[in-house]
Formats: sequence, C-alpha cells, structure tokens
Amino acid sequence: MTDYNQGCKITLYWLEQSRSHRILWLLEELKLQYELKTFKRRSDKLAPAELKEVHALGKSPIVTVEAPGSDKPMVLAESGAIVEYLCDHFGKGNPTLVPERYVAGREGQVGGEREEWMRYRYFMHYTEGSLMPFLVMTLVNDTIRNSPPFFVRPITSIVASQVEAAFLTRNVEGNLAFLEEQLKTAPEGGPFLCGKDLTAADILISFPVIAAGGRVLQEKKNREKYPLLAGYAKKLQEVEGYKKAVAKIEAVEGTFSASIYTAIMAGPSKSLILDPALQKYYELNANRYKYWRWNSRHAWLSLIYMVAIPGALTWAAYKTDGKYELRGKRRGDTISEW
Ligand SMILES: N[C@@H](CCC(=O)N[C@@H](CS)C(=O)NCC(=O)O)C(=O)O
Repeated sequence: MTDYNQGCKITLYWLEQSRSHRILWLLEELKLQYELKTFKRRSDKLAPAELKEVHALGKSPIVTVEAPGSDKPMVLAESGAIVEYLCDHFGKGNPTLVPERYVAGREGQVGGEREEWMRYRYFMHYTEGSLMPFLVMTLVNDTIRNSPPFFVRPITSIVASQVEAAFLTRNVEGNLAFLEEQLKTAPEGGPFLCGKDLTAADILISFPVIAAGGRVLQEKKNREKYPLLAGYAKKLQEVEGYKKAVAKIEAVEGTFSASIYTAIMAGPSKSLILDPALQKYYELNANRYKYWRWNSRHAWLSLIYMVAIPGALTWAAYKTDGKYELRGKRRGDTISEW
C-alpha cells in the first residue's frame, strides 16, 4: 500500500461548525492518514483555549505535521495556506486536485498559465479574502439586529437594515452573481469552478458555498436566480470525499452540521441560533419601513398618535394647570401632612 503520508504524522484540530471541515475533506481526498482532534465551541461560540496552545490565534483549522527525523511538529494555520502546503507535499494521493500550471511549450513564461490553474490560484485567495468577509459581516449585522433587548431592537434593526441596504446586500449578491457567471464559463463546461475536475479550490470554497450560501440558496427565488451555484453546492456535497468527511464526524461526534448561524460567527450572542419564526418576525419588522405607504389606516393612526393624543394631553394639562399642589414627601413631613 502506498504511504501517501511519507512517514509524516498529521494531526487536524477540527472545531465543530467551522471552516475546518474542508481540511478534513482535503485529507480524505489526499488519502492521508491523520489524527483527528475534535473540539466543541464554548457556550459563547468561541473556540476553546486549548487551540491557543497549538497556534497563537487559537482559531480552527490548525494542522500539525511531524516529519520523520524532525524534533518538533510544524504548525500550519490559515485554511488557504494549509491547503496549499498539503497539496504541495502530499498531492500524489489525488493529482488532479491542483490543475496543471502551464500550457505545453510555454512553461515558465508570463501568461503561459492555463485558465484552470489561473482560476485555481484566484479562488484559493478569493474565498477567504473576498467572499468570507461579507458573509461574516452579514452574520455580525444579523447579531446587531437581533441580539439587543427588545426595547432597543427597533433602533438596532434600523441601523442593521441601513448597513444591509447600503453595503451588504449588494456585495453578497454581487459575489453570488459572480460565482454563477464563473460556473457558467468554467473551462470545459465545469461542473467545478476550475473545470471538469474537483480541485482543492472547490474544497476551500465549499464552506461558504454549502454553509453560508446554503442559507441564501434555501430560498426558491434565489435558487432560480443562481441555478448553477445551487447545483454546485449540491454537487460538492455529493462528492465521495465530502461524504466520508461528514461520516467521520458523525462517527466521532454523533452528528454533523454545516449550519450557517453557528458556522462562521464566534461571539457572545446566543441569539445567533434563532427560532425560525422569531427570525422571520425580526426580518419582517426590520423591513417594515420599506413597505410603508400612506393609506386610510395609516392616516387614522397618524391622526390619533400625532394629533388626538397630544391634543388631549395638552387640553388636560391646560385645564388642570395650577389646580393641584403636587409635591413629593419632603424630609420632616409627617405622613398625614403629606
Ligand atoms: N481565515 C481563517 C479563519 C479561521 C477562523 O476564524 N476560524 C473560526 C472557525 S470558522 C474560529 O476558529 N472561530 C473560533 C474563535 O474565533 O474563537 C482560516 O480560514 O483559517
């Protein structure tokens, strides 16, 4: 049997509902032997402190590689860097995960790269550099909208809706439309982003597409708007290696979830995991201002709240002005005096 590990001991520090799942998938695709250390998020959704003992930032994924003869393990962090390092050294287990770089005869030349490889390099950086920040910001914004006590929520809802309208929606939609177009123009007609073969870039982008995009793509209208992206998300989950990675977690942890509300965000808000009915209610409230129109009901309500009630209070104040001597109990007053 081929030792794809080349004698190295590989350990993956996997955190539940996190980006680290794609590294588990990659290890499966590369046919590597590895030790899996699983961690649960704390009640505040942050990673447990043990991860800081492995890498200073304490985020997941982290991979350690103990090469034969070396005295201390190498610590790899940052998903894209981990993927590239593992493919560089252990790529033999699945050579098509990294597309061929040059067009034959143009090796080493500027512009000699194949489109498959150019896309591969691009998506390796795009995923964490461009796509993930907007998805994380969307979740932070949702937290701002939904977490505060109910009496402040109307204000935070308005702020969150403004951020969404001015900045987030157009960027998230821009990225989804971009991915749809990239799939449409994929070399050899896809079905993957860099062409007919699954690459490590697809594995890297699988987390935002499945976990975060899944939330958007659950809506029928979005599936109709981004049919290729919806199909791509489904296709990724049907790949044998992905299924194996899920099965591995199910065997160790009992269940596996790539759900959006707890997937990306780490933070103190418990309301990230909302009852769907409440979530719908908050969204309805937050968007109320967009649909507000003058009609007879609103005219009556405005008349009551803006004219009738202030008018009645002013009239009552005017009529009773000076009529009662209202004062609080002062020090020295007896109860009967007061
Ligand atoms: N860009 C980094 C992000 C790492 C990251 O933020 N991981 C999250 C999980 S998705 C985490 O560890 N969160 C726990 C925490 O912040 O304490 C990567 O791709 O590796």
